[in-house]
Amino acid sequence: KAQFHWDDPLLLNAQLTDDERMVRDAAAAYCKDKLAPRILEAFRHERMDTSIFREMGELGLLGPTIPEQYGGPGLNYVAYGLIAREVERIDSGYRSMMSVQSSLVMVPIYEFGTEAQRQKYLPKLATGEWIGCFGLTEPNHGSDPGSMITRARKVDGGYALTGSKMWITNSPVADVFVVWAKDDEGAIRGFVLEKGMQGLSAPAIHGKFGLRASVTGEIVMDNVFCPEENAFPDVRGLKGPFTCLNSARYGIAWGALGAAEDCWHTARQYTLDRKQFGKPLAANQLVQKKLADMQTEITLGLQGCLRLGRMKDEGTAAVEITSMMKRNSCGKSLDIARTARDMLGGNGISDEFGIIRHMVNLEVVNTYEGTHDIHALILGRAQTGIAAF
Ligand code: TGC
Ligand code: FAD
Repeated sequence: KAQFHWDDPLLLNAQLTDDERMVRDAAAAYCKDKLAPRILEAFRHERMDTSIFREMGELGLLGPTIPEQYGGPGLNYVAYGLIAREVERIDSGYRSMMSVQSSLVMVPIYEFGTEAQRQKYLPKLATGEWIGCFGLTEPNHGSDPGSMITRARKVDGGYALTGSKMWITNSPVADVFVVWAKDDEGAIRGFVLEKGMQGLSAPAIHGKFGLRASVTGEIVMDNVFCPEENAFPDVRGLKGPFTCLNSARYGIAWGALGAAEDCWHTARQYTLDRKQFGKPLAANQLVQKKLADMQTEITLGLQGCLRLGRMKDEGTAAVEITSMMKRNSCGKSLDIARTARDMLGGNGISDEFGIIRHMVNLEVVNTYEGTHDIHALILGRAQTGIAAF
Protein backbone atom coordinates (compact mmCIF):
# COMPACT_ATOMS: atom_id res chain seq x y z
CA LYS A 1 0.00 0.00 0.00
CA ALA A 2 1.36 3.42 -0.94
CA GLN A 3 2.26 5.52 2.07
CA PHE A 4 0.60 8.92 2.67
CA HIS A 5 3.01 11.76 3.45
CA TRP A 6 0.99 14.33 5.37
CA ASP A 7 3.38 17.17 4.52
CA ASP A 8 3.92 16.23 0.85
CA PRO A 9 0.86 14.28 -0.31
CA LEU A 10 1.53 14.59 -4.07
CA LEU A 11 5.24 13.79 -3.60
CA LEU A 12 6.50 17.12 -4.94
CA ASN A 13 9.94 16.24 -3.66
CA ALA A 14 10.08 13.16 -5.90
CA GLN A 15 9.22 15.29 -8.95
CA LEU A 16 12.40 17.36 -8.60
CA THR A 17 15.80 16.60 -10.10
CA ASP A 18 18.83 15.96 -7.88
CA ASP A 19 20.16 19.43 -8.77
CA GLU A 20 16.87 21.12 -7.85
CA ARG A 21 16.79 19.29 -4.51
CA MET A 22 20.37 20.35 -3.84
CA VAL A 23 19.57 24.03 -4.48
CA ARG A 24 16.46 23.83 -2.29
CA ASP A 25 18.35 22.18 0.56
CA ALA A 26 21.18 24.74 0.42
CA ALA A 27 18.65 27.59 0.47
CA ALA A 28 16.70 25.96 3.31
CA ALA A 29 19.84 25.50 5.42
CA TYR A 30 20.87 29.14 4.93
CA CYS A 31 17.37 30.40 5.77
CA LYS A 32 17.17 28.28 8.91
CA ASP A 33 20.68 29.09 10.15
CA LYS A 34 21.04 32.74 9.16
CA LEU A 35 17.65 34.34 8.47
CA ALA A 36 15.37 32.70 11.04
CA PRO A 37 17.40 33.93 14.07
CA ARG A 38 17.26 37.54 12.83
CA ILE A 39 13.65 37.99 11.86
CA LEU A 40 11.99 38.71 15.21
CA GLU A 41 14.16 41.74 15.99
CA ALA A 42 14.30 42.89 12.37
CA PHE A 43 10.52 42.95 12.09
CA ARG A 44 9.98 44.46 15.55
CA HIS A 45 12.35 47.34 14.92
CA GLU A 46 11.80 47.79 11.18
CA ARG A 47 15.46 46.89 10.66
CA MET A 48 16.74 45.85 7.25
CA ASP A 49 20.13 44.17 7.23
CA THR A 50 22.00 44.90 3.99
CA SER A 51 24.59 42.17 4.69
CA ILE A 52 21.87 39.68 3.73
CA PHE A 53 22.45 40.60 0.07
CA ARG A 54 26.10 39.53 0.23
CA GLU A 55 25.22 36.34 2.08
CA MET A 56 22.62 35.46 -0.52
CA GLY A 57 25.04 36.40 -3.29
CA GLU A 58 27.68 34.05 -1.92
CA LEU A 59 25.23 31.16 -2.13
CA GLY A 60 24.05 32.02 -5.65
CA LEU A 61 20.54 33.01 -4.51
CA LEU A 62 20.55 36.35 -6.38
CA GLY A 63 19.61 36.22 -10.05
CA PRO A 64 19.25 32.42 -10.02
CA THR A 65 18.32 32.28 -13.73
CA ILE A 66 21.08 34.64 -14.91
CA PRO A 67 23.83 32.79 -16.87
CA GLU A 68 27.22 32.16 -15.31
CA GLN A 69 29.06 34.46 -17.72
CA TYR A 70 27.35 37.39 -15.95
CA GLY A 71 27.93 36.06 -12.45
CA GLY A 72 24.62 34.20 -11.99
CA PRO A 73 24.33 30.47 -11.28
CA GLY A 74 22.32 29.79 -14.48
CA LEU A 75 19.62 27.74 -12.74
CA ASN A 76 16.17 26.93 -14.13
CA TYR A 77 12.87 28.52 -13.07
CA VAL A 78 11.90 25.57 -10.91
CA ALA A 79 15.05 26.10 -8.83
CA TYR A 80 14.25 29.81 -8.57
CA GLY A 81 10.76 28.99 -7.26
CA LEU A 82 12.15 26.55 -4.71
CA ILE A 83 14.52 29.25 -3.40
CA ALA A 84 11.65 31.75 -3.09
CA ARG A 85 9.60 29.18 -1.14
CA GLU A 86 12.41 28.59 1.37
CA VAL A 87 13.18 32.29 1.86
CA GLU A 88 9.52 33.26 2.31
CA ARG A 89 9.01 30.36 4.74
CA ILE A 90 11.04 32.64 7.05
CA ASP A 91 9.64 36.02 5.98
CA SER A 92 8.06 37.65 2.91
CA GLY A 93 10.31 40.70 3.41
CA TYR A 94 13.46 38.63 2.83
CA ARG A 95 11.91 37.11 -0.30
CA SER A 96 11.00 40.63 -1.44
CA MET A 97 14.62 41.80 -1.13
CA MET A 98 15.76 38.75 -3.08
CA SER A 99 13.11 38.83 -5.79
CA VAL A 100 13.42 42.55 -6.55
CA GLN A 101 17.18 42.15 -6.99
CA SER A 102 16.78 38.98 -9.07
CA SER A 103 13.67 39.47 -11.18
CA LEU A 104 13.09 43.20 -11.29
CA VAL A 105 16.68 44.44 -11.59
CA MET A 106 18.88 41.64 -12.97
CA VAL A 107 16.27 40.26 -15.40
CA PRO A 108 15.65 43.58 -17.24
CA ILE A 109 19.37 44.35 -17.42
CA TYR A 110 19.95 40.87 -18.84
CA GLU A 111 16.92 40.91 -21.18
CA PHE A 112 16.97 44.53 -22.37
CA GLY A 113 20.43 45.87 -21.51
CA THR A 114 23.38 46.41 -23.82
CA GLU A 115 26.38 44.10 -23.48
CA ALA A 116 28.19 46.91 -21.63
CA GLN A 117 25.29 47.28 -19.17
CA ARG A 118 25.24 43.52 -18.56
CA GLN A 119 28.99 43.44 -17.92
CA LYS A 120 28.92 46.47 -15.67
CA TYR A 121 25.95 45.69 -13.45
CA LEU A 122 25.12 41.98 -13.36
CA PRO A 123 28.22 40.53 -11.65
CA LYS A 124 28.06 43.03 -8.77
CA LEU A 125 24.31 42.56 -8.37
CA ALA A 126 24.86 38.78 -8.34
CA THR A 127 27.35 38.98 -5.46
CA GLY A 128 25.18 41.45 -3.55
CA GLU A 129 27.94 44.07 -3.61
CA TRP A 130 25.38 46.33 -5.29
CA ILE A 131 21.73 46.49 -4.29
CA GLY A 132 19.06 47.19 -6.89
CA CYS A 133 15.52 48.55 -6.97
CA PHE A 134 12.73 48.82 -9.56
CA GLY A 135 10.61 51.94 -9.98
CA LEU A 136 7.32 51.53 -11.80
CA THR A 137 4.55 52.56 -9.36
CA GLU A 138 3.86 56.27 -8.86
CA PRO A 139 1.88 58.00 -6.12
CA ASN A 140 -1.15 58.34 -8.42
CA HIS A 141 -0.58 55.38 -10.75
CA GLY A 142 -0.35 51.92 -9.16
CA SER A 143 -2.60 49.35 -10.84
CA ASP A 144 -2.51 51.46 -13.99
CA PRO A 145 1.20 52.06 -14.63
CA GLY A 146 0.51 52.88 -18.29
CA SER A 147 -0.71 56.31 -17.11
CA MET A 148 2.61 57.18 -15.41
CA ILE A 149 3.71 60.80 -15.54
CA THR A 150 7.47 60.44 -14.97
CA ARG A 151 9.20 61.90 -18.00
CA ALA A 152 12.55 61.30 -19.73
CA ARG A 153 13.25 64.38 -21.82
CA LYS A 154 15.89 64.02 -24.55
CA VAL A 155 18.90 66.24 -23.85
CA ASP A 156 22.41 66.38 -25.21
CA GLY A 157 24.09 62.97 -24.61
CA GLY A 158 21.17 61.41 -22.76
CA TYR A 159 17.91 62.08 -20.95
CA ALA A 160 16.67 64.28 -18.10
CA LEU A 161 14.34 62.33 -15.81
CA THR A 162 11.73 64.05 -13.68
CA GLY A 163 9.03 62.43 -11.56
CA SER A 164 8.52 60.31 -8.50
CA LYS A 165 8.02 56.64 -7.78
CA MET A 166 6.24 55.34 -4.69
CA TRP A 167 6.40 52.16 -2.58
CA ILE A 168 9.74 51.03 -3.96
CA THR A 169 11.33 48.00 -2.28
CA ASN A 170 15.06 48.47 -1.49
CA SER A 171 15.15 52.07 -2.81
CA PRO A 172 16.64 53.77 0.30
CA VAL A 173 19.63 51.39 0.24
CA ALA A 174 19.91 50.94 -3.53
CA ASP A 175 23.02 51.50 -5.64
CA VAL A 176 21.25 50.73 -8.92
CA PHE A 177 17.79 52.04 -9.87
CA VAL A 178 15.88 50.54 -12.83
CA VAL A 179 13.20 53.16 -13.51
CA TRP A 180 10.49 53.41 -16.14
CA ALA A 181 9.54 56.76 -17.69
CA LYS A 182 7.84 58.13 -20.81
CA ASP A 183 10.04 59.65 -23.52
CA ASP A 184 9.25 62.65 -25.74
CA GLU A 185 7.13 60.39 -27.98
CA GLY A 186 5.14 59.14 -24.97
CA ALA A 187 6.67 55.64 -25.11
CA ILE A 188 7.59 53.90 -21.83
CA ARG A 189 11.33 53.22 -21.63
CA GLY A 190 13.69 51.79 -19.03
CA PHE A 191 16.71 53.61 -17.54
CA VAL A 192 19.45 52.53 -15.15
CA LEU A 193 20.26 55.25 -12.61
CA GLU A 194 22.98 55.10 -9.99
CA LYS A 195 23.13 56.29 -6.40
CA GLY A 196 24.71 59.72 -6.18
CA MET A 197 23.44 61.06 -9.50
CA GLN A 198 22.52 64.71 -9.12
CA GLY A 199 18.79 65.23 -8.43
CA LEU A 200 18.18 61.62 -7.36
CA SER A 201 16.98 60.78 -3.85
CA ALA A 202 15.21 57.84 -2.21
CA PRO A 203 13.62 58.66 1.16
CA ALA A 204 12.35 55.73 3.23
CA ILE A 205 8.67 55.16 3.98
CA HIS A 206 8.16 54.32 7.67
CA GLY A 207 5.23 52.93 9.61
CA LYS A 208 4.47 49.87 7.49
CA PHE A 209 2.53 47.17 9.34
CA GLY A 210 3.79 44.46 6.98
CA LEU A 211 7.17 43.65 5.42
CA ARG A 212 8.95 45.48 8.20
CA ALA A 213 12.22 43.59 7.62
CA SER A 214 12.33 44.93 4.05
CA VAL A 215 12.93 48.63 3.50
CA THR A 216 10.56 50.52 1.19
CA GLY A 217 10.92 54.07 -0.10
CA GLU A 218 10.25 56.60 -2.80
CA ILE A 219 12.41 57.49 -5.78
CA VAL A 220 12.44 61.22 -6.39
CA MET A 221 13.95 62.43 -9.69
CA ASP A 222 14.48 66.13 -10.20
CA ASN A 223 15.99 66.54 -13.65
CA VAL A 224 18.35 63.58 -13.18
CA PHE A 225 20.76 63.28 -16.10
CA CYS A 226 20.86 59.72 -17.42
CA PRO A 227 23.54 59.20 -20.09
CA GLU A 228 22.46 57.51 -23.33
CA GLU A 229 24.50 54.41 -22.46
CA ASN A 230 22.32 53.85 -19.36
CA ALA A 231 19.03 53.65 -21.29
CA PHE A 232 17.73 50.27 -22.46
CA PRO A 233 18.14 50.73 -26.21
CA ASP A 234 15.25 48.85 -27.80
CA VAL A 235 12.41 47.94 -25.46
CA ARG A 236 9.36 50.23 -25.61
CA GLY A 237 5.97 50.11 -23.84
CA LEU A 238 4.68 48.15 -20.86
CA LYS A 239 6.16 44.95 -22.27
CA GLY A 240 9.46 46.08 -20.64
CA PRO A 241 8.34 46.27 -16.99
CA PHE A 242 5.79 43.46 -17.41
CA THR A 243 8.49 41.05 -18.60
CA CYS A 244 10.24 41.58 -15.26
CA LEU A 245 6.94 41.20 -13.40
CA ASN A 246 6.30 37.82 -15.05
CA SER A 247 9.41 36.49 -13.36
CA ALA A 248 8.84 38.17 -9.98
CA ARG A 249 5.15 37.19 -9.80
CA TYR A 250 6.14 33.58 -10.50
CA GLY A 251 8.57 33.68 -7.54
CA ILE A 252 5.84 35.15 -5.33
CA ALA A 253 3.49 32.29 -6.29
CA TRP A 254 5.97 29.82 -4.76
CA GLY A 255 7.04 32.12 -1.94
CA ALA A 256 3.59 32.89 -0.53
CA LEU A 257 2.97 29.15 -0.22
CA GLY A 258 6.24 28.84 1.74
CA ALA A 259 4.86 31.34 4.26
CA ALA A 260 1.56 29.40 4.32
CA GLU A 261 3.43 26.15 4.98
CA ASP A 262 5.13 27.73 7.98
CA CYS A 263 1.71 28.83 9.32
CA TRP A 264 0.20 25.39 8.73
CA HIS A 265 3.05 23.47 10.36
CA THR A 266 3.07 25.84 13.35
CA ALA A 267 -0.72 25.51 13.79
CA ARG A 268 -0.54 21.72 13.50
CA GLN A 269 2.19 21.40 16.14
CA TYR A 270 0.53 23.94 18.43
CA THR A 271 -2.84 22.19 18.35
CA LEU A 272 -1.17 18.83 18.98
CA ASP A 273 0.69 20.23 22.01
CA ARG A 274 -1.98 22.42 23.59
CA LYS A 275 -4.71 20.86 25.66
CA GLN A 276 -8.13 22.36 26.42
CA PHE A 277 -11.09 20.50 27.91
CA GLY A 278 -8.67 17.69 28.79
CA LYS A 279 -7.57 16.81 25.26
CA PRO A 280 -5.32 18.23 22.54
CA LEU A 281 -6.92 20.96 20.43
CA ALA A 282 -6.01 18.76 17.43
CA ALA A 283 -8.48 16.13 18.69
CA ASN A 284 -11.41 18.37 17.73
CA GLN A 285 -13.19 17.97 14.41
CA LEU A 286 -13.24 21.73 13.72
CA VAL A 287 -9.47 21.92 14.14
CA GLN A 288 -8.81 18.90 11.92
CA LYS A 289 -11.01 20.36 9.18
CA LYS A 290 -8.95 23.55 9.21
CA LEU A 291 -5.71 21.55 8.99
CA ALA A 292 -7.12 19.48 6.11
CA ASP A 293 -8.12 22.64 4.21
CA MET A 294 -4.61 24.08 4.66
CA GLN A 295 -2.99 20.85 3.54
CA THR A 296 -5.21 20.64 0.45
CA GLU A 297 -4.74 24.23 -0.73
CA ILE A 298 -0.99 24.19 -0.18
CA THR A 299 -0.55 20.84 -1.92
CA LEU A 300 -2.61 21.86 -4.97
CA GLY A 301 -1.00 25.30 -5.10
CA LEU A 302 2.55 23.95 -5.01
CA GLN A 303 1.73 21.42 -7.71
CA GLY A 304 0.44 24.28 -9.89
CA CYS A 305 3.60 26.29 -9.26
CA LEU A 306 5.80 23.35 -10.21
CA ARG A 307 3.83 22.86 -13.43
CA LEU A 308 4.18 26.57 -14.25
CA GLY A 309 7.91 26.39 -13.52
CA ARG A 310 8.32 23.43 -15.89
CA MET A 311 6.32 25.33 -18.55
CA LYS A 312 8.51 28.42 -18.11
CA ASP A 313 11.61 26.25 -18.44
CA GLU A 314 10.33 24.65 -21.65
CA GLY A 315 9.03 27.98 -23.01
CA THR A 316 5.30 27.13 -23.10
CA ALA A 317 4.00 29.34 -20.24
CA ALA A 318 1.47 31.99 -21.31
CA VAL A 319 1.68 35.03 -19.02
CA GLU A 320 -1.90 34.59 -17.79
CA ILE A 321 -0.89 31.40 -15.95
CA THR A 322 1.41 33.48 -13.79
CA SER A 323 -1.56 35.73 -12.90
CA MET A 324 -3.55 32.63 -11.95
CA MET A 325 -0.80 31.23 -9.71
CA LYS A 326 0.22 34.55 -8.11
CA ARG A 327 -3.41 35.33 -7.31
CA ASN A 328 -4.24 31.84 -6.05
CA SER A 329 -1.13 31.50 -3.88
CA CYS A 330 -1.53 34.93 -2.29
CA GLY A 331 -5.26 34.68 -1.62
CA LYS A 332 -5.05 31.13 -0.24
CA SER A 333 -1.94 31.84 1.83
CA LEU A 334 -3.55 34.89 3.38
CA ASP A 335 -6.62 32.82 4.35
CA ILE A 336 -4.36 30.12 5.80
CA ALA A 337 -2.38 32.67 7.83
CA ARG A 338 -5.58 34.19 9.24
CA THR A 339 -6.96 30.76 10.18
CA ALA A 340 -3.66 29.68 11.75
CA ARG A 341 -3.57 32.92 13.71
CA ASP A 342 -6.99 32.10 15.16
CA MET A 343 -5.96 28.52 16.02
CA LEU A 344 -3.19 29.80 18.27
CA GLY A 345 -5.64 31.83 20.31
CA GLY A 346 -3.98 34.62 22.29
CA ASN A 347 -0.54 33.35 21.34
CA GLY A 348 -1.49 33.92 17.72
CA ILE A 349 -1.33 37.64 18.45
CA SER A 350 2.27 37.45 19.72
CA ASP A 351 5.15 38.07 17.31
CA GLU A 352 7.07 35.28 19.08
CA PHE A 353 5.00 32.73 17.15
CA GLY A 354 5.51 34.27 13.73
CA ILE A 355 2.00 33.72 12.38
CA ILE A 356 0.69 37.24 12.72
CA ARG A 357 3.88 38.48 11.05
CA HIS A 358 3.23 36.20 8.06
CA MET A 359 -0.38 37.38 8.06
CA VAL A 360 0.39 41.09 7.78
CA ASN A 361 3.19 40.38 5.31
CA LEU A 362 0.81 38.44 3.10
CA GLU A 363 -1.59 41.41 3.06
CA VAL A 364 1.18 43.27 1.22
CA VAL A 365 2.09 40.35 -1.02
CA ASN A 366 -1.56 40.06 -2.03
CA THR A 367 -1.42 43.74 -3.10
CA TYR A 368 1.94 44.27 -4.79
CA GLU A 369 2.93 42.97 -8.22
CA GLY A 370 -0.71 43.29 -9.27
CA THR A 371 -3.50 43.12 -6.68
CA HIS A 372 -5.69 40.04 -6.25
CA ASP A 373 -8.49 41.74 -8.19
CA ILE A 374 -6.25 43.06 -10.98
CA HIS A 375 -5.09 39.49 -11.65
CA ALA A 376 -8.75 38.43 -11.72
CA LEU A 377 -9.32 41.08 -14.40
CA ILE A 378 -6.33 39.84 -16.42
CA LEU A 379 -7.83 36.33 -16.31
CA GLY A 380 -11.34 37.68 -17.01
CA ARG A 381 -10.07 39.48 -20.10
CA ALA A 382 -8.28 36.36 -21.27
CA GLN A 383 -11.47 34.28 -21.20
CA THR A 384 -14.08 36.83 -22.32
CA GLY A 385 -12.02 39.04 -24.60
CA ILE A 386 -13.38 42.06 -22.69
CA ALA A 387 -10.99 44.32 -20.73
CA ALA A 388 -12.84 45.33 -17.55
CA PHE A 389 -10.10 47.50 -15.98
P1 TGC B 1 -2.13 45.97 -21.72
O1 TGC B 1 -2.86 46.58 -22.86
O2 TGC B 1 -2.67 44.75 -21.07
O3 TGC B 1 -0.63 45.68 -22.19
C1 TGC B 1 0.22 46.73 -22.64
C2 TGC B 1 1.42 46.11 -23.34
O4 TGC B 1 2.12 45.26 -22.42
C3 TGC B 1 2.14 43.90 -22.88
N1 TGC B 1 1.94 43.02 -21.74
C4 TGC B 1 2.84 42.15 -21.32
N2 TGC B 1 4.05 41.84 -21.78
C5 TGC B 1 4.74 40.89 -21.11
N3 TGC B 1 4.24 40.27 -20.01
C6 TGC B 1 3.02 40.57 -19.51
N4 TGC B 1 2.55 39.97 -18.42
C7 TGC B 1 2.25 41.54 -20.19
N5 TGC B 1 1.03 42.08 -19.98
C8 TGC B 1 0.85 42.98 -20.94
C9 TGC B 1 0.98 43.82 -23.86
O5 TGC B 1 1.18 42.79 -24.79
C10 TGC B 1 1.01 45.18 -24.50
O6 TGC B 1 2.06 45.19 -25.44
P2 TGC B 1 1.95 46.07 -26.79
O7 TGC B 1 3.20 45.76 -27.49
O8 TGC B 1 0.70 45.58 -27.46
O9 TGC B 1 1.84 47.49 -26.31
O10 TGC B 1 -1.90 47.12 -20.65
P3 TGC B 1 -2.89 47.78 -19.67
O11 TGC B 1 -2.40 49.15 -19.39
O12 TGC B 1 -4.30 47.60 -20.15
O13 TGC B 1 -2.60 46.84 -18.42
C11 TGC B 1 -3.49 46.63 -17.47
C12 TGC B 1 -2.97 45.69 -16.37
C13 TGC B 1 -3.94 45.71 -15.26
C14 TGC B 1 -2.85 44.29 -16.91
C15 TGC B 1 -1.56 46.08 -15.88
O14 TGC B 1 -1.37 47.42 -15.90
C16 TGC B 1 -1.15 45.47 -14.56
O15 TGC B 1 -0.68 44.34 -14.50
N6 TGC B 1 -1.24 46.26 -13.45
C17 TGC B 1 -0.66 45.86 -12.19
C18 TGC B 1 0.53 46.72 -11.89
C19 TGC B 1 1.63 45.98 -11.21
O16 TGC B 1 1.69 44.76 -11.19
N7 TGC B 1 2.57 46.71 -10.65
C20 TGC B 1 3.70 46.10 -10.02
C21 TGC B 1 4.73 47.11 -9.60
S1 TGC B 1 6.26 46.36 -9.13
C22 TGC B 1 5.99 45.71 -7.61
O17 TGC B 1 4.92 45.70 -7.09
C23 TGC B 1 7.17 45.11 -6.97
S2 TGC B 1 6.94 44.54 -5.39
C24 TGC B 1 8.26 43.56 -5.35
C25 TGC B 1 8.64 42.96 -4.05
O18 TGC B 1 8.95 43.72 -3.08
O19 TGC B 1 8.72 41.70 -4.02
P1 FAD C 1 -4.55 51.12 -6.51
O1 FAD C 1 -4.16 50.83 -7.91
O2 FAD C 1 -5.00 52.50 -6.19
O3 FAD C 1 -5.69 50.09 -6.09
C1 FAD C 1 -6.49 50.25 -4.91
C2 FAD C 1 -7.59 49.19 -4.94
O4 FAD C 1 -8.42 49.39 -6.10
C3 FAD C 1 -7.08 47.77 -5.03
O5 FAD C 1 -7.92 46.93 -4.27
C4 FAD C 1 -7.23 47.41 -6.50
O6 FAD C 1 -7.41 46.02 -6.71
C5 FAD C 1 -8.49 48.19 -6.86
N1 FAD C 1 -8.57 48.53 -8.27
C6 FAD C 1 -7.71 49.32 -9.00
N2 FAD C 1 -8.13 49.41 -10.26
C7 FAD C 1 -9.26 48.66 -10.36
C8 FAD C 1 -10.16 48.35 -11.42
N3 FAD C 1 -9.98 48.83 -12.65
N4 FAD C 1 -11.21 47.55 -11.15
C9 FAD C 1 -11.41 47.05 -9.91
N5 FAD C 1 -10.60 47.31 -8.87
C10 FAD C 1 -9.54 48.10 -9.10
N6 FAD C 1 5.98 49.09 -6.93
C11 FAD C 1 7.12 49.18 -7.69
O7 FAD C 1 7.09 49.70 -8.80
N7 FAD C 1 8.31 48.68 -7.23
C12 FAD C 1 8.43 48.10 -6.01
O8 FAD C 1 9.53 47.65 -5.64
C13 FAD C 1 7.26 48.01 -5.18
N8 FAD C 1 7.37 47.51 -3.93
C14 FAD C 1 6.28 47.61 -3.07
C15 FAD C 1 6.45 47.29 -1.72
C16 FAD C 1 5.39 47.45 -0.83
C17 FAD C 1 5.60 47.19 0.63
C18 FAD C 1 4.12 47.90 -1.31
C19 FAD C 1 2.96 48.07 -0.39
C20 FAD C 1 3.95 48.18 -2.65
C21 FAD C 1 5.03 48.07 -3.55
N9 FAD C 1 4.91 48.46 -4.89
C22 FAD C 1 6.04 48.53 -5.70
C23 FAD C 1 3.66 49.05 -5.38
C24 FAD C 1 2.58 48.02 -5.70
O9 FAD C 1 2.85 47.34 -6.88
C25 FAD C 1 1.23 48.78 -5.76
O10 FAD C 1 0.90 49.16 -4.44
C26 FAD C 1 0.14 47.93 -6.38
O11 FAD C 1 0.39 47.71 -7.76
C27 FAD C 1 -1.25 48.57 -6.23
O12 FAD C 1 -1.23 49.91 -6.60
P2 FAD C 1 -1.84 51.04 -5.63
O13 FAD C 1 -1.24 50.85 -4.29
O14 FAD C 1 -1.67 52.35 -6.30
O15 FAD C 1 -3.39 50.70 -5.51
